[in-house]
Amino acid sequence: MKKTFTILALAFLSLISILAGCVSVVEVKVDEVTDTVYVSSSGDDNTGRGTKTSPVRTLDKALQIADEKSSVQYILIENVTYSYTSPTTLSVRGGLSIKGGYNSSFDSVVGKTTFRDLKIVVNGDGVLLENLIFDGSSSRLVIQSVNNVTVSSCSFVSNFSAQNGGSIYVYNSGNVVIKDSNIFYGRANGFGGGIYVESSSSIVIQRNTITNCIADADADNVGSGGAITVVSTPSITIKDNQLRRSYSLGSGAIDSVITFKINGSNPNVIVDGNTISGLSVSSTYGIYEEDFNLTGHKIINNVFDLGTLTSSYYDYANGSLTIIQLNSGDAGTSVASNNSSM
Ligand SMILES: [Ca+2]
Repeated sequence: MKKTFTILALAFLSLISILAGCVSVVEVKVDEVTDTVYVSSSGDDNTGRGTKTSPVRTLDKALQIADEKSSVQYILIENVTYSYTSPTTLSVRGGLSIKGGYNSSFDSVVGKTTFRDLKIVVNGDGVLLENLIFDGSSSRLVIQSVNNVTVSSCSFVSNFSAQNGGSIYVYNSGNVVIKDSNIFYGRANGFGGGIYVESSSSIVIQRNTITNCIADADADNVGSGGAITVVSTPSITIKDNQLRRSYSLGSGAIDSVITFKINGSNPNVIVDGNTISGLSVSSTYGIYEEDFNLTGHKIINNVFDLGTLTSSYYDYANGSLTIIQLNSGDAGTSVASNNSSM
């Protein structure tokens, strides 16, 4: 009786389909990806659909699904470690938020997802990266020619660049926020052992801990800014960061924790409330400004560890400055007050 009913029901449904002009088999779509793709260690890139109950295995596959489906806004990743067997680069399109650290049921964040030997390139506007760990010398983040990118609560460990920006490289981009993150042991053969920013605007680097980062790691005396280098970027705020034990390795380079190059006169360069230290064995400047015209820069409320720095501040026009000279405005900054030493 039941079987007969089922056959009758199917016949009825088929009739409805034909009457509706839909002669193909009606595909019942259950649990398809809409705005979120799930990535889990228990997932499968071949059979997984990317949903919570049928996740994919890798970020690679999730990004591929996102590229195919414009409705995807979020990629959520389980709190596990993904090790790439060879250095890999993945591109992130605009409009995606990639969030790691989820438990296996994706109902709470329990940590950060680790990627070993993975370089991520952001190549679209409006991207958020959160709770991710970039681990190893082939891991790195590149933000180039895009707007509205936020990096939040990520960690960068032992990254390396043969050029500039050991962990994070920002070029020709606007409204980039790097916050609440850690950078440990970043190395660059050029400028910016931790972070390198060039030809960009409205950049915020806030509440990060950047420790033991090295610029000019190849010691050819080209490169500086152990923690951060900023080039030709007139609007940047570096605020409330812990910048410790970072320096430039090359003995003839301008050894420094933060380097500004070709930054010119601009009131929108703000270095505020940071703790800045070098290494006790080196001759490191806290902030080095390679520019003759610094009028407008604000260097305020920073604490310099003069036990590990040759001088808090250096620029071409004024040379080395003490904390008192810096606070007195001798650096040519419009506001240089309340800096102190530890
Ligand atoms: Ca170098």
